Amino acid sequence: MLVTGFEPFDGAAHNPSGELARRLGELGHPDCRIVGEVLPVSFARAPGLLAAAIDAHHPDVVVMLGLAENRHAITPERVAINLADARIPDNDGDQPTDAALEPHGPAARFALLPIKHIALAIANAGISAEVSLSAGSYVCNAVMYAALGIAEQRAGSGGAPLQAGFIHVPATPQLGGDPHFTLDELERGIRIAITTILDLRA
Ligand code: PCA
Repeated sequence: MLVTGFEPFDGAAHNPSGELARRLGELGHPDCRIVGEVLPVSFARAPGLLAAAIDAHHPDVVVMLGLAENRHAITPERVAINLADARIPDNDGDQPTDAALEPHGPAARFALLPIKHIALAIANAGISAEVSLSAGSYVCNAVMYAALGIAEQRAGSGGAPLQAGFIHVPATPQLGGDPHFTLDELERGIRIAITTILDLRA
C-alpha cells in the first residue's frame, strides 16, 4: 500500500497528512507493507511524483491523505473532478483558475475505496467521520484525479489493478483544530481505514 500526504502549505507550520504518511510508512501495519510518501503542494509536480511513486513501489492500493482545515471529521472522498480552481497559490506560486486538469479527461472520476465502510468503521470507533462529496478544486483533488486516471488506464489495458482513493483529515490542535483531533487520534482513524480496505479485499 502506498500512503501519501502533503507538505505544509498556505504558511502553516505543519500538515498532519504528510506527518501521517511518514508515520505509517515508518511504523507499518501488521497486515500489509506500507510505503509512505510526502508530496509537494504543487499542481505541476504532485501528480507526476505520485505516478513515479506508483511506478517505483507497485502498490495494490493507494490511500492519499490531505488536510481539509475547516472540516470536523475524517472524510473519505467520493469523487475527483476535472477542475483546477485554486483559492490560494500553491507552494510553487501557481494559482490556476477554472482550468481543466486534463483537457480530454472525463468530468469526474469516482474513488475506488470502500468509502462508506471506511466512514462507518471510523465513526464506530468514536472518531467523527463521514463521506465527502467534494475533494475541492485544489491540489488534493488534482492528485486524486491523477491517481484514478492511472487506475483507469490500468483497468483499460489489463495491467495490475490499482485501488485508489483519497481521505481528507481535519486540522490538529496545533493548527487550531478541534482538541481531540491529535495526530495520534488521526493515525488511529487512518489505521481503521486501512484495516477496512484490507478486510474487504480479503
Ligand atoms: N490539502 C490541500 C492540498 C494539500 C493538503 O493537505 C487540499 O485539500 O487540496
